[in-house]
Amino acid sequence: MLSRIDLRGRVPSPAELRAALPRAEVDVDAVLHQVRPLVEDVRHRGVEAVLEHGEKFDKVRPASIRVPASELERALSELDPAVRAALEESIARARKVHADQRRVDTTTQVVPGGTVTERWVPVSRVGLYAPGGLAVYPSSVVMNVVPAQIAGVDSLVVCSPPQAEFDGLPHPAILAAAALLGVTEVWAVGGALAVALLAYGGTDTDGAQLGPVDLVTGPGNIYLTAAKRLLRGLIGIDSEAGPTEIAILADETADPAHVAADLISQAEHDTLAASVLVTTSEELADAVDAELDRRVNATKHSDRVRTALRGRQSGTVLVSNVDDGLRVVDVYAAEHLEIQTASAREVAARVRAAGAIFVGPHSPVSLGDYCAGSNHVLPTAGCARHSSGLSVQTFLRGIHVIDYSEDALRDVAPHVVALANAEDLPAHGEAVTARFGG
Ligand code: HSO
Ligand code: ZN
Repeated sequence: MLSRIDLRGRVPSPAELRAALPRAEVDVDAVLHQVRPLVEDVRHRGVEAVLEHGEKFDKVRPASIRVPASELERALSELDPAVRAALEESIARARKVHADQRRVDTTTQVVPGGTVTERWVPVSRVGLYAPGGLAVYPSSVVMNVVPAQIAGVDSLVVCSPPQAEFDGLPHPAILAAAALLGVTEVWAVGGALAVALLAYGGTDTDGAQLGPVDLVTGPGNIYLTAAKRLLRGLIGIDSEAGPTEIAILADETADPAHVAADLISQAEHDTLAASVLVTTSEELADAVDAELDRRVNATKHSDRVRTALRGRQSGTVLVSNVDDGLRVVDVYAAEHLEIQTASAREVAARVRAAGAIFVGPHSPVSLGDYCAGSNHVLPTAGCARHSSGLSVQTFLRGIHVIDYSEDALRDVAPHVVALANAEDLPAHGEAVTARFGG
């Protein structure tokens, strides 16, 4: 089922490896020309434009798009009790982990009378996007809302597309999750239109106001990603989320049934999802292939999974030893990386690039998707080489506060003047010397 790359006996350079490893190509630039006019139209005509274009995508035109509080309450009261209990557990664990990510302000005394404080201030207003359609994930509402709330964001709005089958409201599971988290502002708007409306703000048909936000987070399809790319700067964004990825570094000690089940679990998201096995054991690779054949036929979304596993973004990479395997997974920089080897903890400690690392036989990615306490909004497409997943830090800004006394300024003045003159910016130096009769 999985294609194979054999790197035993030769380890290519990182640049060669990057080219050789399987990876989906998602060309966001190619859809910018379709998204730009939508964004412009929302900028000028607000909710009217949202309703007009949204009807084409969502096949429904709600009378108004601000979701009434009564609908949030209703969705929560109608939520399956088992799902409610699971969401509560997921929220409690995520809150526990994210509470430890809070930052404390630090003041550094640089010289006597001269301090620099780093003050952490939450972003004021944030828009969180929850997709609809194929991907209705109340768990993603949890993963976006929890760190924002713990960061102390004052004002939080959730957007999710209107659904024809629910009378133009977002999916009830999304509404219930928002209600459970204490979110009160939800709007029924999807995709690129949602990002544009969040960025520019707007007025609903019944007069309700949507104030512009400072930051938009949350996953979505390529059109939503294009809108984030277009509006970045006016608003902050989290990463540009691409199709989900799982890489598993495994040796002969791994259980092929578990490896196969985990590869399938993320392939279930999307035909473009990537499942990559990096292994020192050809026997394991063969056994995983056999397990995949068996399990893929039996799983609910077998067509989607088969397409994802057979796609160019998925495959098995054979390596000579765990050290070489680590070089491969570091270059790949998977969104999710499982370590299923002997001494998994030690091997995991040596990983340099991954969105999240799942250690040993009892930490599958799907645990992290829902109930580990970790965040599941993670960098894809190799962005784990330079970025982290969503956290409390995403919703904070560090502001330097500079506070020098007269003496402390006088002492350092010659250095400021020397550097200002060296850069041919003498007025910079004069701003200092002016305070001392210069
Ligand atoms: N694995 C997805 C998150 C998710 N899984 C939501 C299930 N629901 C991206 O990390
Ligand atoms: Zn998942």
